[in-house]
Amino acid sequence: MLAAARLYAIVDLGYVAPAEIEVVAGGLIAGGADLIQLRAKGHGEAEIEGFARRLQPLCREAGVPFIVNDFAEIAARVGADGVHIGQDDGSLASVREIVGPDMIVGRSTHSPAQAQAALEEGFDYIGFGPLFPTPTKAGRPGIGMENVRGVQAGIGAKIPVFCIGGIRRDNLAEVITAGARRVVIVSDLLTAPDVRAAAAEVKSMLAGG
Ligand code: TZP
Ligand code: MG
Repeated sequence: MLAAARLYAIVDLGYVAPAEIEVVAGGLIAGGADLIQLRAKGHGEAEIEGFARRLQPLCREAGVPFIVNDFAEIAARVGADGVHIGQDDGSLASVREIVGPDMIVGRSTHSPAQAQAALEEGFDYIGFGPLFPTPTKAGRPGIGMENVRGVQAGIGAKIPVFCIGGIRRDNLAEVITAGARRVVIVSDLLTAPDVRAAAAEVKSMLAGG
């Protein structure tokens, strides 16, 4: 399922009220999101575990892998399909000690060298970006699109590479032209008046249709 995934959507509590997480996840899935991540920066661990316990069965029922951002222990406890970690969140081995051999483990990367290192370490997929500055991850410079094609061709031949950061429906065509095959989109989907329709539009663009 990971190998075929094109649109990685995130239920980000920076955009979604706690009471709305199921309806938003449902809309993303109905629109064709291939992976769902829970991201809840600034919320406490008990609260995040509660959010995860609400989303996990919904994603399982839909057959969409459910990934927890940052917290391997929570991913393991709630029976998530995966966990996503950043550059400063330790080694793959340290995460595998918590989640075991079978869970999907993804890594954020911000350069071709980090992407190559994540591949060599054995991560199941990478995020590559932020391509553009984004309010969802304020304070980080965009890395631009010049390395997208090379990383997609090299690393992307071995593990899925999801371009991320400031990607919107109105610049997605450029990102695809720059070589991207798979994307993570957060704010453009979550702030759309119709989340399902927005996700479906992205899926259609990624499919070349
Ligand atoms: N990591 C790199 S950029 C980013 C994350 C989590 C946020 C992407 O969000 P958006 O709103 O699609 O720019
Ligand atoms: Mg992180």
